[in-house]
Amino acid sequence: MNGADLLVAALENEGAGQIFGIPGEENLAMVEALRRSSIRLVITRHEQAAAFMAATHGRLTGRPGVCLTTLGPGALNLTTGAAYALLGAMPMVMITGQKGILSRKQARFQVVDMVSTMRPLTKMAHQIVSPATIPALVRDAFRVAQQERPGPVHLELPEDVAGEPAPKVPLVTPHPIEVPVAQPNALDRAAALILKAERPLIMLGAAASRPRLSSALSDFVRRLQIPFFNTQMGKGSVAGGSGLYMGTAALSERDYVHDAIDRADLIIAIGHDTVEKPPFLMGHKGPIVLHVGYLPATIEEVYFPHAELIGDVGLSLGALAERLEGRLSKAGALLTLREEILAHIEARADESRYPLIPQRIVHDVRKVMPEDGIVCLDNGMYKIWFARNYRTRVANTLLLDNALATMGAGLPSAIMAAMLHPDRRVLAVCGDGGFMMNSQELETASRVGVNLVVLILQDNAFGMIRWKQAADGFPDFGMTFGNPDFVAYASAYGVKGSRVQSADDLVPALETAFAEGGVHVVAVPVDYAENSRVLIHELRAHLENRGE
Ligand SMILES: Cc1ncc(C[n+]2csc(CCOP(=O)(O)OP(=O)(O)O)c2C)c(N)n1
Ligand SMILES: [Mg+2]
Repeated sequence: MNGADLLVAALENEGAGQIFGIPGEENLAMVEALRRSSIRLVITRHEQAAAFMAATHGRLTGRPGVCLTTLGPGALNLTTGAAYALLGAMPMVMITGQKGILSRKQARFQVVDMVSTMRPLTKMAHQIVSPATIPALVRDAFRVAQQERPGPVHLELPEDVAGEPAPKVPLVTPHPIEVPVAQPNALDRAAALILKAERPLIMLGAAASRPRLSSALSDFVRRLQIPFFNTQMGKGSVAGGSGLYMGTAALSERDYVHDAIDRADLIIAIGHDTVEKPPFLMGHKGPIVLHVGYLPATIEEVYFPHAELIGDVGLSLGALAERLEGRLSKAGALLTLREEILAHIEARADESRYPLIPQRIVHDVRKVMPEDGIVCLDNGMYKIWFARNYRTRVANTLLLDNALATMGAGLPSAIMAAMLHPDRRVLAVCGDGGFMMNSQELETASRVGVNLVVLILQDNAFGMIRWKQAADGFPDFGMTFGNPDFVAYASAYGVKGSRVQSADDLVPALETAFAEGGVHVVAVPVDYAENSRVLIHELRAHLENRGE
């Protein structure tokens, strides 16, 4: 047994079922160890995609995804994925190769100090200097990646350490760990604040989407009957049908959901992570904010809670509900605003203009996706429309990145979701800009054999930036490009492609693609004139009507 064998045994010991990546010659001992292991090596066509996939594995399961690359150039391609996992709080273990460290037969060829490069992008970055340290290091890496706040870790395995005979060192057995519950006095203080509130509102943030939390959150909301809204990354964390959903804060202010936020006198912010674009701008005259989280709040100009409830979120909320259930006569005070807010959001959902408007696209996607279907967004203008308009009833069924907000993650994250949930419909939604950043992964998708539909919104532009450019009064410049024929492009990968030719064509195109199985690309032309009409002019007029 050599260092690589021991590393692979340690990964098996952690329950790692697959590794995503692209090996180099420095990893060949590792590849050989993997060949003889129970772990599946899933080759991607760019290391960035491997990191996005491993991070999404962590996001959807709570258990770190693992990715593997060579040294220097391959390892550097992981950096965007590392930042995606760090900002997005997704557990991930990255393993990279390195030249031998005991001798330098190739001088400095391809050598980059990856441990230093990864340090600010990870929770922990280490070079493995001897096989004997591997069992403890790997256990530590998985613990650190997984524990709150989750994120990426990096281990570098030099070629000579990988090939060195390993001593008989036992692996470290993982065990379950419970997070402490909030202290009784903190619970009493929080309960007193909520009892005093005249117009309480719950906000569900990114950490509310942790896979282990969904039933506890739904119970809390159901028992207290306080209406809630969510941040973009908190979508779906309360099971559907509660009748208490007030909307999603996709903008930081002035949207319809802010009618409720602005009137609240208490916001119970559950799992809010300030990596997200602010869901509202906290001011010194605004509502009392109670932060409920696994960890204390991070203080920002726009987020400085007045009270905190720190500890296991599910158990703490259970203890809070025990103190409050049946005692909150004003719990539903803000519910009177609900119907009007939701009606505004649903406007124009069935408009038949062609190219299609974003509201219609969101509406039609919702129509073909079952409740547990998973939509994975890339980054572009449509993210705001999906966050705002797409109703989710199951946690982690709209995967979006409102943290690093990187283009290029949509397709890889959808491939991962489809691998984890072969029984569910999975749809990637990408702009024509973002799709082309990792479109080579169509080959990965078709090789691993997932069922996946990729919807490309075509405006031949970096629409989001073009919109901001116009909104800020700049001339239209530098944001347009040409595209391949997406149907022909799909067929070059051996996957099916279709183009939506009329507004009424989108639903049947998606239905056909899902019914046929395999990988499908559906291109739909989008008309982004609604961006300014709704998100600027309509909202401005609404605010004036409110008299503010
Ligand atoms: C990797 C990366 N590069 C640049 C940006 C800045 N950016 C955000 S949205 C956007 C345009 C996206 O264009 P597209 O994918 O076509 O979506 P659209 O907005 O047109 O729907 C750009 C350039 C980013 N977020 N990530
Ligand atoms: Mg575009």
